Amino acid sequence: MGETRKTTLHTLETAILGKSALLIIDTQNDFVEGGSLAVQGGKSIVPTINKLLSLPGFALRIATKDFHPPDHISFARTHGKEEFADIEIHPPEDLAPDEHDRDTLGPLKQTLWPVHCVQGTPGESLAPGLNVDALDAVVHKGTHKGVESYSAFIDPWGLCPTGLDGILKEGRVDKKSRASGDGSEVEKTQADEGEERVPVKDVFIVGLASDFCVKFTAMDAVREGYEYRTWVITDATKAIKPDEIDKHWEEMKSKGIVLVTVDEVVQKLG
Ligand code: VGL
Ligand code: ZN
Repeated sequence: MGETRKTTLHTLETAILGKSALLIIDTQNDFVEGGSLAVQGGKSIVPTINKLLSLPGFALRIATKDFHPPDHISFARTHGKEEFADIEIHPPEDLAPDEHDRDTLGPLKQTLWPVHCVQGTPGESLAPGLNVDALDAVVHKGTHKGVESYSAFIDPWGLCPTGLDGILKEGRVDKKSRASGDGSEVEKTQADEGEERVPVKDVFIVGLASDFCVKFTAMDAVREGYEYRTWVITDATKAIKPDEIDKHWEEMKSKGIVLVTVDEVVQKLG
């Protein structure tokens, strides 16, 4: 509120002039009906996302996966505590060996979740029916056992960038640079070798969940250093707590994120 912003509000007219990416956040088995952290209505957005995936207006189509080790810090089981309780977590010593650095980075509040999206389990697979053939890359997040990352760009301590920003800045997926060296990796690439290298300016975000990973990804996308023109396609997302989603939409809008509908995007980028 009242904060001055460098960016002017973007419109779909500016998006068609730039290079746009579609980011499909965490649309995985564990986040849809039948999964361990199921978001109500999760399955219903899959056909909608497929429709968006088929639009010619996107230069890059990237899915993200929440991709946790079995003893991840965000799991209630890891701490022997109640699910949905809040605890404080500290940066892990292997990534922040200096005690002073760990103090500076400080503790974070962490909600404890049911075990979900464990690497190599059916729960971390992309949801059935999602058109994976249309994807240029799959980016992994939350891969280090001591670090939570709701954002598909980086964790709040800045210890584990996922490689997503590099792909967007590069404007294409480079088959030779698959890993970013910190446990995060790009799973699969299908970019056309002959494609022109123009950085992505606009990111359109869909998927699960709108109050967590979609929101944190969008909030990072507009931040200094990233500064993408950022869109959330609201009817291609679902919330863990739908009755509280309006306050999250307002917070996103206050940072310059523009909320649009599938129909608006189909009309302009179709
Ligand atoms: C998510 C809670 C825990 C999400 C991931 O994808 O929104 N939420 N891990
Ligand atoms: Zn998670």
